Amino acid sequence: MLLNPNMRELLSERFALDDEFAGAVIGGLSRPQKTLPCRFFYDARGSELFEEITRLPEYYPTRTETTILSAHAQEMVEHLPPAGVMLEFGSGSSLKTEILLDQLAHLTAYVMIDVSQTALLGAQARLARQRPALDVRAIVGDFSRPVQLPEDLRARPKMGFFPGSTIGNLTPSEAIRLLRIFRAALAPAGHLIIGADLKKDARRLVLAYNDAAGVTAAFNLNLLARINRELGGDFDLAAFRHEAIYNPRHGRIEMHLVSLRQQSVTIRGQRFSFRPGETIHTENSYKYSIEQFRELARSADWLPRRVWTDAAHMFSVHELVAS
Ligand code: SAH
Ligand code: AVI
Repeated sequence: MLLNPNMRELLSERFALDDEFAGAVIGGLSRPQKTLPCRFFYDARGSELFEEITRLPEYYPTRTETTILSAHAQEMVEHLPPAGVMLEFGSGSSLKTEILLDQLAHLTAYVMIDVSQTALLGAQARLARQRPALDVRAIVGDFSRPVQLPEDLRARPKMGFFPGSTIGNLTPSEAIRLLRIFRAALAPAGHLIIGADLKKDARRLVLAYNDAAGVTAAFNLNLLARINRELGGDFDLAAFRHEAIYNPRHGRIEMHLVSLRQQSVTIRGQRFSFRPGETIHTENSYKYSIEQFRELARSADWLPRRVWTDAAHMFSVHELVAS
């Protein structure tokens, strides 16, 4: 859906999203290992909490990737002509985008896709104020569905931007599928700049997802609050605690919500029981070595070209071109 003031369109999209949310929650909580898809973290409150996470001392990915982008922005965008389009997936606040846009003074169009309507509205308002000559289009939607670009932009040269290591929130097979979808969206001459968090000491990783101020815990628990708000659920938030662990076999951080007691929860007339200690798996955050990530890209028929990293090798930014 293109964001516009047509309320009827907004409302029908809202109902479609509600049904999808309800289906995903009821399906996920019915499994032996209860699970909830992490894309539902990002309602208005969740998007706000994510922005708070990006400023935490323990959460190194945002400031590290920002440093890498600032050092190499010119090289990252040098192939994109002024008539080109920058297309960003999971754009959130679009703050990192500005680093690239600063090198693209004559660029005419920027398209951002995100499930969070509030994040898109905030970014759109700021960019409109700061860059009035830039045509900014916001698409509220799931980037893992085939992306339909606005008709007038389809034939233009395109560059994709997917920062934040959001790719790490998908399993490797889902990530390959997503990279193929991006390839189709950016065709014929695909070019993608994508951020991926690097493998590192597990203690450092666990701290980044267990911050002392409890913001990541609030972000995780907000998913239950969202189910209560939007689906009339009756989760007792005080009866669950946040947990983030490193799973070395899969090379991923896993976030869970742990039930503190025997309890049951009712959502849309369906009852779900929890044993003490039973968890809802809410997020994976895969960490890749540079070579592992390049191999993943090759599996999706992308050709990995340049890669940029920081001095401490905490985070990587890859340039992929359609092979
Ligand atoms: N790119 C920003 C934000 C990363 S947070 C940064 O690097 O800081 C992840 C963003 O992706 C959020 O804004 C979230 O709303 C969005 N998102 C997560 N899953 C999505 C999906 N399936 N489709 C579209 N957007 C998604
Ligand atoms: C958006 N995504 C890459 C973040 C991550 O690090 O996996 C989401 C997040 N979850 C907890 N903290 C941040």
